[in-house]
Amino acid sequence: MDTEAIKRFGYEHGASIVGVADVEALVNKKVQIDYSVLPEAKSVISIAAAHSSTALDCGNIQLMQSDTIFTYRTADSVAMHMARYLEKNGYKALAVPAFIPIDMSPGKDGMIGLVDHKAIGAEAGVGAFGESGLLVTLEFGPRVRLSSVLTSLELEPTPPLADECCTHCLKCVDSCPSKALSGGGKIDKKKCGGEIFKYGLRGWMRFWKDAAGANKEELDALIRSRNFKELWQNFMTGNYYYCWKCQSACPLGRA
Ligand code: B12
Repeated sequence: MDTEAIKRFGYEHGASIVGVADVEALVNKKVQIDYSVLPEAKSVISIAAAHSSTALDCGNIQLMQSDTIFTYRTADSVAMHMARYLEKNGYKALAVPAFIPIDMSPGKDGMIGLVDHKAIGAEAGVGAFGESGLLVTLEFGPRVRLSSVLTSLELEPTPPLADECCTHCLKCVDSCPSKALSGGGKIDKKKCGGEIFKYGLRGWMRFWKDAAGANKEELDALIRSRNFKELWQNFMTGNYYYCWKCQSACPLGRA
């Protein structure tokens, strides 16, 4: 089984871009990967699933969330199918989630993935880092969700892109509603999280803090509030993002 077969398998299962990075190169570049889950890993396959740019442009939060759910599912589904395909052919393989579940233990707190999907994607030539700090692809700009497969199979790597994709127009930086971006990949995570997670874990914590000291009428108002209903819906769908501006502002690879 070679890199071409792996790429073909990925495309047949819904991937938009597939690349391969060599573990030795990733270690040399100090890319964040927890190898304890597969110490015999030789290659890491990077999978990108593309968003619909029309959906991310439409301004409707529910449609953007729905597109994000589909895109994450696709990235995860390709990785899961690929891991099983590799196992069937006699190799160890682990699909790493694109999104959640993620380690919530102190120090990680849901902010450090088992692997850094962006840096793997850059090493595998799927795209290159942009001013937004996102992995920018030629085909879809930064409007991709990434997953990765660790495998014991030694594969020919697909090299990093020779040129950067980002044109440094800084539309991503200018579009950020919380002023979390300052260019050069720098991000104020607190400011960004305040916008994208307002009805995620932060909203859930706010609810409990407010509920703790509330009397019956206040509690009644709290559970009828928008915050509570948005939280409920987000628990049902599994997606709690409320901003995609740095992805949609990018002029690259638009439909
Ligand atoms: C925690 C997290 C966040 C946090 C913190 C983000 C951050 N930059 O640290 C918050 C909540 C702020 C966040 C926001 C968003 N996120 Co987020 N997030 C993650 C998550 C779950 C873990 C990141 C992680 O482990 N980082 C580990 C540390 C080591 O890496 P880092 O600090 O991100 O950056 C390192 C390298 O990437 C590298 N690097 C970064 N920039 C540059 C630039 C250059 C030039 C170079 C050489 C290197 C370099 O150096 C850094 C230090 O080692 C990943 C999924 C995953 N497992 O990778 C998604 C992920 C990064 N998020 C993603 C997305 C799309 C978003 C949002 C658009 C929200 C949304 N609506 O979906 C915003 C974008 C904000 C932005 N412009 O960066 C996508 C990115 C896809 C892409 N095209 O790049 C990911 C990969 C999820 C996925 N599976 O697709 N996210």
